[in-house]
Amino acid sequence: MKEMLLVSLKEQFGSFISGEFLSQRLGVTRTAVWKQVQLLREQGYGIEALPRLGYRLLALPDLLLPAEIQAGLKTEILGRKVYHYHEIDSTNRLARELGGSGAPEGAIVIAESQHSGRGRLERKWFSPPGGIWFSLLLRPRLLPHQAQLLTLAAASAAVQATVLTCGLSPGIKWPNDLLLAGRKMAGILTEVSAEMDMLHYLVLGVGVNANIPAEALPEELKDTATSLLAQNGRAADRAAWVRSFLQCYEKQYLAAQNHEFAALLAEWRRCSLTLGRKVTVCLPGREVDGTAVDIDDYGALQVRTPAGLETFQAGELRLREKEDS
Ligand code: BT5
Repeated sequence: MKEMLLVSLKEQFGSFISGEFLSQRLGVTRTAVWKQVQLLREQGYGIEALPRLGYRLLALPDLLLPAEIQAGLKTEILGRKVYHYHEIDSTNRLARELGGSGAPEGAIVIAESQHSGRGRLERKWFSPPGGIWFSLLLRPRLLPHQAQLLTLAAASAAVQATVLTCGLSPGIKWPNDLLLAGRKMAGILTEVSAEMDMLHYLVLGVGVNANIPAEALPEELKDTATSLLAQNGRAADRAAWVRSFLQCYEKQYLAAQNHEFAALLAEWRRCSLTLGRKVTVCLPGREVDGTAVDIDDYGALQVRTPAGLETFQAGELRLREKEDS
């Protein structure tokens, strides 16, 4: 009923709708309408109420509320259940807990800020208000070694969402960093619960520096990170970005469930900044220089080195300057 009320108010954004009309349309009393309006106001919706005129919506909260993400969301599975938090330790931590306790596939945990956001290998992820920090719970019918493909697909869905909602075209640094102007604007952390030959669930954590001003980046990230706001000079519509990501990703996810990986790999290659570049692969205790030539059918990176072609399942990549040959 709250959702329906919001839809009605949004349809007439800025204009009054009478309490009588709303109560008839929603099939509830005028007092019930009033109570729901109060709840929406508590969530941050700017709703004016005047005795003879009724209600009018004047401002939407700049929050990633379930109703904002789900308004017009064209997906079957992803984002049908949204858990929203103003602040959380890490959305991945909670999504894993939900994964273990039977929450439905496609559920997302989203937060305005994280105080213990995590990157890969327990690295810290800076997650202040203004960004997009969420984790998607999936229960893929795939083998554990195919999980990397779902991460690659997420990176290209994130590129598409950025193109469609911000008009910016990031490139992907293998495996899943999104770069704009050579700086990182988004990262992805995939965590799985699996046995040798079975995936129980997979949590895909996506972090996007959306509306974070350049000057708000901490000193240690000033030279390596950027945000959509810093690149575009205007704020991104964060809910639209999330919707667009879920829509793009669902298509790729459903294809992967049917073991169709060719389109997903092609899309990743199309968005890649890595292939054809001179790279250094940093592994524990060793660094390998070479040219990134392709990814294999499982998303591993193939690098031509002086010793021959080497394939890397994981690792940290440094893109070398083009003139550094
Ligand atoms: C990643 O790790 O890039 C994965 C980041 C995933 C974050 C999401 S947010 C929602 C969900 N919940 C979580 O707790 N995590 C996920 P990695 O490739 O290891 O990169 C980490 C490194 O990037 C750090 O060591 C920093 O150098 C740098 N970094 C940290 N915060 C950053 C930021 N906001 N923007 C750009 N770079 C950042």
